[in-house]
Formats: sequence, C-alpha cells, structure tokens
Amino acid sequence: MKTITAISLGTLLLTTSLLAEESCTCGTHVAAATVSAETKDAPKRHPLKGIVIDVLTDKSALLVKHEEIPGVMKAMTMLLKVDADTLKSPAATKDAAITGLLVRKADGWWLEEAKVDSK
Ligand SMILES: [Cu+2]
Repeated sequence: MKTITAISLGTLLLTTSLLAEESCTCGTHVAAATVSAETKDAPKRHPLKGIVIDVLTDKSALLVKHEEIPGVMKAMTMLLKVDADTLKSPAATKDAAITGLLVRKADGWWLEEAKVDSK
C-alpha cells in the first residue's frame, strides 16, 4: 500500500512539473523540476548556426535565421535574447553569419557565446 501511494504521488508530481514547464514562465518551476530524477540539472545548450536578420538593441535580442537544431527545433527565424556584451560585439551585426549556443531559460530562448562564423 505504502509503495503504491508513493509511486502515485511521484507520478503526480512529475506530471505536474512537466505541465508547469510547458506553460509557466514564472521561473519557479525550475527548482521543482530539478527534484525529479527525470529532469536535468542545468539547461541544455545546443550549438546553433545562423544569420543575423536584425539587431534589436532595445530588446537586447537578435533576430536570427537559424539552421535546424536536431531534436530541438526546425530551421526558422526567431528572436534570441543576448547579453549586453554580445549586443556590442561583431556578432550583433545585420547579415552576420554567426554561431552560438541556444539555451532555453525561464524567460525565453537565449543565444550564448555568439560569435561571427569565421569560415
Ligand atoms: Cu528557432
């Protein structure tokens, strides 16, 4: 009896945290999710290649047309948040071919370590 109850509770918690991850943008669900063995500790970083379509300084973001990231997303044009240093770097230039790491954070998709593709 005790075991069954524990499993049911675990499933319920897991389901709840997965649902929260789908819809919640408050950031608090991240702490809850890490309790589960099913989820990773740190956000995954996915190598990205793309072209800067536009630089949105006021939003601290780049509009990037990126290639497919297998298992994460298809090729598309999307807004990626970047830090202040990246915004001042050569990567934040219209039509620049860039590489970087795509990261999903509580407040959306970020591009880290953005660099002009040197090849
Ligand atoms: Cu995308």
